[in-house]
Amino acid sequence: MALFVDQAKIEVKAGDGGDGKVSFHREKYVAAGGPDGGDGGRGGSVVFVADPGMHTLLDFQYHRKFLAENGQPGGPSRMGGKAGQDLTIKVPPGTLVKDGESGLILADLTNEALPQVLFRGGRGGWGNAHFANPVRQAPRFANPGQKGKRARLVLELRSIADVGLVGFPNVGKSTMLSVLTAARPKIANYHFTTLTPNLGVVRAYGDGFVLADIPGLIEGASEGAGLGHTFLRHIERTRLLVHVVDVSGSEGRDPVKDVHAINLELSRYGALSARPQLLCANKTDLPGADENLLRLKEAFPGLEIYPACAAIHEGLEPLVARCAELLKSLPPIESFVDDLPEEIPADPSQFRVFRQNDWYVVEGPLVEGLLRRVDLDDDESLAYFEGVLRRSGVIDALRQKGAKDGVSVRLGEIEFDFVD
Ligand SMILES: Nc1nc2c(ncn2[C@@H]2O[C@H](COP(=O)(O)OP(=O)(O)OP(=O)(O)O)[C@@H](O)[C@H]2O)c(=O)[nH]1
Ligand SMILES: [Mg+2]
Repeated sequence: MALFVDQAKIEVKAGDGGDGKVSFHREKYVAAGGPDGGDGGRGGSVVFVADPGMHTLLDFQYHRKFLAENGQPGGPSRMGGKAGQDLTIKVPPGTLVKDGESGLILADLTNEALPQVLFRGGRGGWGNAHFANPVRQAPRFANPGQKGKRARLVLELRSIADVGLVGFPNVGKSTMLSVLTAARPKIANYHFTTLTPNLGVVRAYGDGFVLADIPGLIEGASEGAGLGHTFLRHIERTRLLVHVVDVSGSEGRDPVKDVHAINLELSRYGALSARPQLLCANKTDLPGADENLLRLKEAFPGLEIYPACAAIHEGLEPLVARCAELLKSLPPIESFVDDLPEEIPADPSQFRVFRQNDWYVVEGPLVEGLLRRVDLDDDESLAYFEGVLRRSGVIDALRQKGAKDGVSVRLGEIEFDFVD
């Protein structure tokens, strides 16, 4: 039995940038040569791509960690480090990539989606050759490579189809898919035969349309009963629903109640209640069907009802024709995110500034990065450090918090007097 997998948790990390090199040109008989440390290579990025050959997230149950390659450090003689290879993660079309912590949607890999670079590799650090200028002729520092971002992600697969078949178990949804498309789902006379959604293409009309058969719903599905949530998620992106009901009530059920019950679940789930719906009254060959059909028509005057006997492919033509007609005017399948940011910022809160007694304290990833990359015993290095503080907005933030000339600032283990 195939596992129903439509969610996976993974961890990715973009490659670190290679460190810049500190090196000085050396040649026989040439004394102090100029700085010639090369830059580190860029780290590999994490890229997601939709692969039409994939249908589940099963692979991610076993493979959860994905690391892009690191960039190589710079070498002497201005030799640049090699860039790290990008890491491409293939997912089935219809996969949403969400941030594991915030739940924010980072990417939506629809069928047509282009590869999406989610986390760029860290930049390579500058070698000391880069820092030389007429005043500073022999910089003895270089940048370390920028660290590649590490993130926990949630992958969520939502099937993409034009039409979704919904209804109680055993009403004949899979049978319909099998007679209308080339798909060969399992069909059997018991509940929950279908455990994972099946997709098929109905080719009869124009370009055809994609039909999705999902496992049967039960009362409470919208609250998660019988994995209902999971299945409803799959039809969230359909443009039209075909609601299948056993019109004969062959299992001792009442089709009128059944239609009410399924529609209640759809409306409880939210987005699906407004989805256009056609009702397919299936199993017209069984006793009681004619009478119940009349009751259905009376109970749901606003619904278009199509009697059918899917098992022998009877009555489906008008239903399919109507689907094709409606689809022409229905809006395309919605995309969850239209405008994705070009690049997700490495970290929105790089630092924060606060007062602690007589001190102003600066904290955050920016500070940690800075402390790693400067040599505090080196004046030039310190000047560089000050430049970074200014450019990254730390100085402004200190000023905003009321820091005046001469107040004490603490930044990791560094303490200094604020000079405005
Ligand atoms: N008499 C009759 N039986 C039908 C008809 N259509 C389907 N069936 C039978 O109903 C049973 C259930 O059919 P499925 O297509 O597996 O039903 P389903 O809705 O996909 O069921 P789940 O996957 O459990 O939700 C099978 O034994 C089918 O042969 C029909 O028009 N008439
Ligand atoms: Mg089925």
